This record gives sequence, C-alpha cells and structure tokens, in this order.
Amino acid sequence: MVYDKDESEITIEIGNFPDASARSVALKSYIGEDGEAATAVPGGKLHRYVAVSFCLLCILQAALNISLRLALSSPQNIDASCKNLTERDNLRRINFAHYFNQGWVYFHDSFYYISSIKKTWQDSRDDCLQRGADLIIINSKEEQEFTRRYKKIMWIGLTDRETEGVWKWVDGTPLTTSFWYFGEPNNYHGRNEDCIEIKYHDNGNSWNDVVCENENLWICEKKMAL
Ligand code: MAN
Ligand code: CA
Repeated sequence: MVYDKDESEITIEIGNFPDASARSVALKSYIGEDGEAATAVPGGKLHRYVAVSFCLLCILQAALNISLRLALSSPQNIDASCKNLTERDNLRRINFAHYFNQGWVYFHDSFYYISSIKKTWQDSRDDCLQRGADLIIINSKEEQEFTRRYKKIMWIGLTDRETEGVWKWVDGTPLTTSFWYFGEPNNYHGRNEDCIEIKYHDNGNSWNDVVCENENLWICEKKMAL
C-alpha cells in the first residue's frame, strides 16, 4: 500500500492482475462492498457489533446496579430499618432487665432460674412453664459445668417417663450428649426412676435417675433469641 501525498489518494497495489475487471473485484473485496473503510480481518464488522453491544449491556447493568442501590438505601428505607433495629433492641433490653430483676442468671444466650424451694419433677417443670421457660436442657459440656457451680441437687429437663429407657428432653429431643454418674441410670433396687437430677455435682458426670415424686430444687432455662 502506498499513500500518494500529491494526489491525496491511496493507491493500493494488490498484485498483478491480467485485466481491469479482475483488479476491480480484488479491490472491492479488500475495501468492502459499500466503499466504506473496512479492516482486512474477515468478519471484522461482526466483531465490532458484538463488542459494542457488550459494552452497551455493561453500561446498562452498571446503571441498573447504581439505581437499585440508590433506591434500597433511600433515607426512608434506612429510617425504617433503624426503627426496626431500635425497637428490637428495646424489647431485648426490657426482656433482659425483667429476667435480671427476677434473679435469673445469664449464661451463653440463656437465662437460668434456680429455685429456693423443693418440688416434685412435674411441679418443678410447671413452675418453669409458668415463668415462660422450661426445665434446663443441657446440650454442651459448658452448660453441664455451669449447672455444677451451684453445688445443689436439682431437677433437669430429662425423663424417660414416656418409654422406659428412652431419654428425652422436655422439648422432645432425644438425649445425645450425656453426663451420667458412674453406674447410673440404674432404676435403683427396681424403683421406677424416670426423672433426672444433678446429684454428684463435685463430679463432671453428675446425673442420677430418681423417682419423679421426690422433692428437689430445680433449674429453669429460658433461651434468648439472638
Ligand atoms: C440413691 C438414689 C438412686 C441412686 C443411688 C446410688 O438410692 O439416688 O437413684 O442410684 O442412691 O447409690
Ligand atoms: Ca439412680
């Protein structure tokens, strides 16, 4: 290809062609049928269209993202979520104050109430239910250790009253992690020992099965929603 300055023309030398018509055909295929400047790459136009459409799509997507973000974080929306948060926070505060004032102890997302009088297992459970709680469900080593701190014999929310030998927590879940004292549970001397007390609190494994009609202190648990 030679650019001729004087004549302001582009002269393209495509090779030796026998006649003028063959030369014209070759030239047309080089510069494009409509005379527009085209790249020499086959399908170049298509590539350009695809690239331009892709860019337009990207711009559209970005615009959509920005407008959505603006809409969602509008002052009204922020106000509403802040209001919800503070309302929830206030309820939580009132709840916590209530339990603390009634002498409950907070430990690992639950409140616990330790009775100062003794009752049967069922009456103990009813007392917890009346307080909006239930007998304690022990589901971790930490919670088990927590119960031992009180150094008292207390009912917990575990029983096999429904089916002998099938231990269930008061929320209906089966027993998975247990802390039975050596030799327990034993239905001692053929007695019907269907309710569980923390008895041997100086031992990591402190549980004992006893007759549900015995009278014991008890420990209620109220799980706090996070
Ligand atoms: C008492 C009761 C029983 C327990 C035995 C252990 O009799 O608490 O439940 O198994 O002591 O010696
Ligand atoms: Ca026993």
